[in-house]
Amino acid sequence: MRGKRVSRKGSKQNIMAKDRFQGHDYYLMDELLTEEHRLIRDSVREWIKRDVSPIIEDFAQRAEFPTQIIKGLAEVGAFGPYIPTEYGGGGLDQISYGLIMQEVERGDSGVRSTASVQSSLVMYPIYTYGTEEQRKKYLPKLASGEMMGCFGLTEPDHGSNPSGMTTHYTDAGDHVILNGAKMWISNSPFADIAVVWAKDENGDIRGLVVERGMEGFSTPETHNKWSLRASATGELVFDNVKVPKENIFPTIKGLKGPLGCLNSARYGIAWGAIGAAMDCYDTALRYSQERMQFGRPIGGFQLQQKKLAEMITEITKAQLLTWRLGVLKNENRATPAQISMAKRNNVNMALQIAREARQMLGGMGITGEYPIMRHMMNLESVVTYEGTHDIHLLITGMDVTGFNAFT
Ligand code: TGC
Ligand code: FAD
Repeated sequence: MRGKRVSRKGSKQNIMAKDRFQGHDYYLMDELLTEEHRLIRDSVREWIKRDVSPIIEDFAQRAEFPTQIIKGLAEVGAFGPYIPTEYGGGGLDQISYGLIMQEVERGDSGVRSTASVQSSLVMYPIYTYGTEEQRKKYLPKLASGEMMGCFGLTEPDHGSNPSGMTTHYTDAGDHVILNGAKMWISNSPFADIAVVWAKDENGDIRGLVVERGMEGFSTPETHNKWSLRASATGELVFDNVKVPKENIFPTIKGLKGPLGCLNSARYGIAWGAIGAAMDCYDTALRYSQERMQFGRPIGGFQLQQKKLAEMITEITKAQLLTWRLGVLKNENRATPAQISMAKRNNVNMALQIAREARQMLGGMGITGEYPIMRHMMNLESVVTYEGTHDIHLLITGMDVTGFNAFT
């Protein structure tokens, strides 16, 4: 177990039991995976048990990101799993990427956030939209964790509607002058670089890489979060920052630039949410078999069985949906609306399971001795970022009706 408490005698003791997580595979989904997929999944699971579970509750309680796990995240291949190996990535397929996100989020959504941002919101745009020089300069260091990145799209007045952004730059010869501010940026307080979306002088949305140390660039941390406490969140403030023109992505223009990155990150979150849901279900199932009330395990009561039966049903449906999405993504056939459906369904599924699982543990469910309350609070961010629950519903609504409810 992962935290420490002060005992009655006043001494600190380790209160969290060993991470006893077992995966759940009710429909024999493993048969749909290759041997390589299973090996990747199992090795990330082992690493989470060994290096993340023992410390994560403590870091979440202290509202701190455990920077010491960055090296391990890189070593298990969580940074750029699908980026080609010539740039330091893993050269893996999309299902491998999904399984890595599932296992990392089984540990903690905040840790998965760090990996999602690095892979899909920083490495993906540099690889997809960047010049060869930009790829060579940044990707190998991002893959090894030597360099960390963040992604600036959201602004104080433009969250769900990023096209209204006011961050902008003006031409100044061999460089541009960047002004504006981004908020709610994962990893910003410690990131070495930021992929920033800003308007050029024509009002077109463009992407550029801003480096820590550039004059006028600061990254104040956001405090007092009750959610995603083991992830560092902050702002990006640009006060006349001189950015060399060679840091601008050369051709991508418009909202499809950042939204293209979000497709990849939202896909990873759809898998990640299954991990959080499995951890809550697994914890509640074991508790229901061990906790005695009225002379028998609470798992023998029909009301508790209903909760568990519904949880495993929803997890299984999400696994099937997401595996199929992975196949489509491998074939380059997954549409943004299909990705929205999976992100929305799976995160909501995980949040509902976390709430039910927490109740099943009674008073113990609110403590840090079990991971459920942390998952539940984390998922309140996951259901909001990368497009809120309602925004994804409207994307599905637009896709099936042909009517745009946003404008
Ligand atoms: P709209 O007019 O519909 O589209 C503008 C242009 O973009 C294209 N497009 C897409 N392209 C690629 N992928 C997608 N998913 C796309 N969706 C739209 C579209 O075809 C069009 O292209 P073109 O060539 O015609 O210009 O745009 P809109 O302004 O009406 O907005 C649509 C809306 C609301 C769906 C979109 O803006 C949206 O998704 N809003 C939610 C914002 C969001 O998700 N923000 C996430 C910020 S990053 C974050 O949260 C990171 S958390 C990280 C972590 O810790 O894990
Ligand atoms: P708003 O857009 O103000 O929405 C408020 C409410 O109104 C929501 O319920 C929304 O669904 C609803 N709403 C909005 N428009 C409509 C509509 N048309 N119809 C119906 N309902 C609507 N952003 C980044 O760029 N990079 C990051 O790394 C990043 N990390 C984040 C980390 C955390 C912990 C959090 C909480 C957020 C992060 N975000 C990041 C920002 C995140 O993407 C936004 O919070 C999210 O997109 C919603 O924007 P908003 O908070 O401004 O809410």
